[in-house]
Amino acid sequence: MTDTLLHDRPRAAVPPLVRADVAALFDLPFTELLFRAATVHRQHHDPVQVERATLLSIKTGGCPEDCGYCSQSTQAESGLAASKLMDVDAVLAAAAAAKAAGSQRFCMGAAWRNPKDRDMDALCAMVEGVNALGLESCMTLGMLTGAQAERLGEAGLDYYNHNLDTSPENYGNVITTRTWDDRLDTLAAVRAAGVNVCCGGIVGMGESRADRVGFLHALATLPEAPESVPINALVPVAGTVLGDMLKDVPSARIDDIEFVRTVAVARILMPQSMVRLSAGRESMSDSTQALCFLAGANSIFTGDKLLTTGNAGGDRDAALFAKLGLNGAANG
Ligand code: SAM
Ligand code: DTB
Ligand code: SF4
Repeated sequence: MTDTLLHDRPRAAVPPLVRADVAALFDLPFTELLFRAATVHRQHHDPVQVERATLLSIKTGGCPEDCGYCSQSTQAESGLAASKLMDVDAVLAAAAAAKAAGSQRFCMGAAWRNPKDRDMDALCAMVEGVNALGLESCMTLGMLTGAQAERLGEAGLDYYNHNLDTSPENYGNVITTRTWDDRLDTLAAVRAAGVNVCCGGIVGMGESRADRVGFLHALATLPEAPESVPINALVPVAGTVLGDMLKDVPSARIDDIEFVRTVAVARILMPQSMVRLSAGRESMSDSTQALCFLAGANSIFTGDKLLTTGNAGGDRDAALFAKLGLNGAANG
C-alpha cells in the first residue's frame, strides 16, 4: 500500500470535547479524579519536578480596564499608587536576584490595556536581558497587535500570559472593558508570532461549577492547548468589586477540594501543559498544595510578592519542597 493510500484511509473519528465530558470529570469521586490526573501527569511529566517562576510588576496601577478582581484597575479603590514603566536595568537586577534564588522563569506584568509602540524597545531589551541570564522570559502586558507580538517573538520572548479568566457566560460579570473575542485575538497574535501561550484564569470569584467547566472547556478547545495554564484562586483585595464581595459573602470562597478538582481536570484535559498553581497559594495549607501537586500542578510562583499582593515566599516554599521531596529536595 502506498503512502498516499495510507493517508487517504479514514481515521477513527475523535469526538470533539464537549462540556458534558468536562462536567463528568468534575463529578468523579475525588480520589478517582486524583488518581486519573496523577496517572496522566506521570505519562507526560516528571512528577517530582515543579517549576519555580518569579513575578515582577514592571508597570503598576492606573489600568483603564475594569477587571473586578484587580487591585490595579482605576475602578478599584485599593489605594495602590500608579507608577511608570520600570527602567530596563532595574528589571534585569530583579531578574538576576530571582535567578540567584532558584527561579527558572521570570514573568513581567504591566497594568496596561495594551502596550504603546513607544514602549516596545524597552520591553524587547527586557526580554533579551532576561534570556541572557539563562531564565525563561514571560510577559503579560494586556492586548497585543500582531506586529507587537512579532517584535516580542523576535526579541526571544518564551511565553506570553493572557488569560480567558472564566467561562464565556461569566466573563461579562467580571470584565466589561474588553471582550472575550478581544482575548482570543491576542492569543491568536501570540501563537502566530511563535511565542508560547500561557493562558488560564481565576476561580473563587463566586462562579458556579458550570462556569469552571465552561472555563476549562474553553482553554482545552483553543486551536492549540496553551503550553502553560495558570489556575489562580481569587486573592481578595479590599476596594475591588470581587474582593469586597468575598468579604461580604465569605461562603463564595472556593472550597479547597473544589480547587484541587479544578487543577486535576485541567491536568487531564491538557496533559502536556504546565499547570501553574498561581495566585491564592499563600492562603492554602501545605496539605492543599500537596494535593494540587498530586493532581498535576507542576509550576508555582515563588518569592514573597506576586504583582501587587503577597505570596508565600521563598523560605516557606523551600520548606514545603523539602517536606514533600520535590525537585530532589531532601525530606524528613
Ligand atoms: N494587565 C494584564 C492583563 O490583564 O492582561 C496583565 C496582568 S493581570 C494582573 C494577569 C492575571 O492575573 C489576570 O488575568 C488574572 O487572572 C490574575 N489576577 C489579577 N488579580 C488577581 C487577584 N486579585 N487574584 C487572583 N488572580 C488575579
Ligand atoms: C496569572 O495568571 N497570575 C499571575 C500572572 N498570571 C501574571 C498574576 C497574579 C496576580 C495576583 C494579584 C496581584 O498580585 O496583584
Ligand atoms: Fe488591568 Fe490586567 Fe488588572 Fe485587568 S487584570 S485591571 S487588565 S492590570
